[in-house]
Amino acid sequence: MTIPMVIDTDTAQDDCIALLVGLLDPRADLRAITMVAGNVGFDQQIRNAFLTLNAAGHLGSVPVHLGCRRPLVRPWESAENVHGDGVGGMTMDMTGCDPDPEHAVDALIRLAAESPGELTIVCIGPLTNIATATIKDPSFVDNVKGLYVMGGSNNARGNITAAAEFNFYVDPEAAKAVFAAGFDITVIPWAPLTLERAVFGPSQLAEIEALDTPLSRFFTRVCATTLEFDRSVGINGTTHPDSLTAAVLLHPELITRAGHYHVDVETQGDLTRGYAAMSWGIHGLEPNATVVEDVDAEGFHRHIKTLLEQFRSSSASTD
Ligand SMILES: [Ca+2]
Repeated sequence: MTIPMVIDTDTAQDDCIALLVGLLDPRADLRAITMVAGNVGFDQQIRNAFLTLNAAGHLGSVPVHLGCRRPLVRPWESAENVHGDGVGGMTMDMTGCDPDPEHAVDALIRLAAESPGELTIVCIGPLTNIATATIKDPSFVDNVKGLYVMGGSNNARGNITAAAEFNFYVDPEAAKAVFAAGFDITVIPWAPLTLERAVFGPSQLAEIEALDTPLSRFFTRVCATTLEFDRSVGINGTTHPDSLTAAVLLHPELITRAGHYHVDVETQGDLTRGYAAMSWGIHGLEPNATVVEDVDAEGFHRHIKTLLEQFRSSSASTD
């Protein structure tokens, strides 16, 4: 049985790897890619998505819908200092790489309504499109099976500020609205989970490089700029919160511990904009999300490696 899903993405670095998970994992039924303002310039994100579709051999098979080009109420802020252009300077001829004319918010609403209770949205950028869909269509929340949200930190450090993780920081009003909307939400936080369990260190990166397939070369190139940044801030490897989010949807056995939390997002604080307050059940607040606390890190790395191994034989025969 495959899992009907959409990936809502600000495509750069690990978003690309998450798209590979959605495109290549046999359990995935990826029905659309929807784009939201986040990591890098919006038009660059579109190019990055098409570059990834091309690398996966899926150009034309999954529609790319363009969504909100800025957060709900604030100016857009980028993470270009972390990701560069998000694909290590890769380019390709974009002739024929046309986004679907339907707006991402409309596509999300339509796809959810076409199969009520079946569609899961993997949210790996700011939550602007999702919040907007809830405003535009009151039945959207009920039509969606669930959201897998990469964002926030579980009582731990942020990345763009001491307090906040990037996706929630960029559009905190959207994040707050989404957690209040009544979705079935699973959260994959930045810290401690990503920092402890979804960093590929030197030996794991060497294993991927040694595969020497077109997709392993794509992975290495796409992750190079972020690796350099990560090392400069004391993280010894590449970070993979977005691909982990897609992977745990398709392979729930990778989740080894999770808890029920009440999650809310700070929109007022000067120092804490975008902070995710994850209350673990002793503060009298009703749980509104499942927060992943630990995963099978080796199993996750193996999963990504298996995907990147694909096309080995076809590349050998065409090289
Ligand atoms: Ca992302």
